[in-house]
Amino acid sequence: MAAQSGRLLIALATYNERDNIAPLVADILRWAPGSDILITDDDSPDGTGAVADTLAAAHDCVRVVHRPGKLGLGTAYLGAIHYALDHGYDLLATMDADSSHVPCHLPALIAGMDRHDVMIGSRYVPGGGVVNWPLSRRCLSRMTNWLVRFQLRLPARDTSSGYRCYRVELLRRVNLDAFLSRGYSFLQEMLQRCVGAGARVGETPIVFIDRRAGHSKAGLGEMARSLFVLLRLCWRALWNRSPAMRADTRPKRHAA
Ligand SMILES: Nc1nc2c(ncn2[C@@H]2O[C@H](COP(=O)(O)OP(=O)(O)OP(=O)(O)O)[C@@H](O)[C@H]2O)c(=O)[nH]1
Ligand SMILES: [Mg+2]
Repeated sequence: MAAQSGRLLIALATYNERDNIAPLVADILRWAPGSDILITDDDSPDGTGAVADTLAAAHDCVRVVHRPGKLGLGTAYLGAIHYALDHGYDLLATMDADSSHVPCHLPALIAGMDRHDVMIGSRYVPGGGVVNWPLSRRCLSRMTNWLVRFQLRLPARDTSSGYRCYRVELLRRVNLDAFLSRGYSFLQEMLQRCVGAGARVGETPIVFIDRRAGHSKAGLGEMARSLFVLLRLCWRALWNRSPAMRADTRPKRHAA
């Protein structure tokens, strides 16, 4: 896969994913042979960082970045983007490291990069879905997606999915210093900035499986912070003040 599509880096952000990270890396190596894996761990109290170091010692293609404390999913992915730019990768994929994002979807995600600059593993296109989520979580995700999709004019049904692939060349045109988001809203803001930079966005169905081990980091505080940033982005978009929004961002759907 890597030989066909260029050099692929798969970025994983971890906070307390000790029991999830090793099976995930093994699965990624099966479904995306030839790719490199970058794990960004924020000094997880459960020792995920040490497990990641063991994986890096066992596999040349695995690298670990240790950060001194919990600095947010968004900043972890920003760090991975800089890493991909600095190390000459062609494609950058991101995945949750909690077993929700199953690596069997990687080949379709990467194949879609033939025609797109950003591919999203989407729960909300035909064939996609969510397993084991309570109704409240489903409703919250659907509502946030609906609001953000229309307010930010994003050409995708699943704007909050972190299962993605980006063309690294496109990322050079995104202003990485201007992000408001530190946490989960990074995903929508990133998509908005990619669209502003002219990205062709595609989606491929994924089935999202709720985590089997560990705990969610998307607590009330984190959700509130992300919602606040999303409202700021929507406000900016409404008044068309953000440079990213001055580009033509009319929703255009590209089939995967
Ligand atoms: N390095 C780092 N990783 C994080 C941070 N917050 C979340 N993550 C990781 O980001 C991924 C997504 O986080 P989750 O807690 O699964 O959030 P979620 O998927 O929105 O919520 P649940 O699926 O309900 O748990 C997981 O791999 C987390 O370990 C953080 O502050 N730093
Ligand atoms: Mg999760």
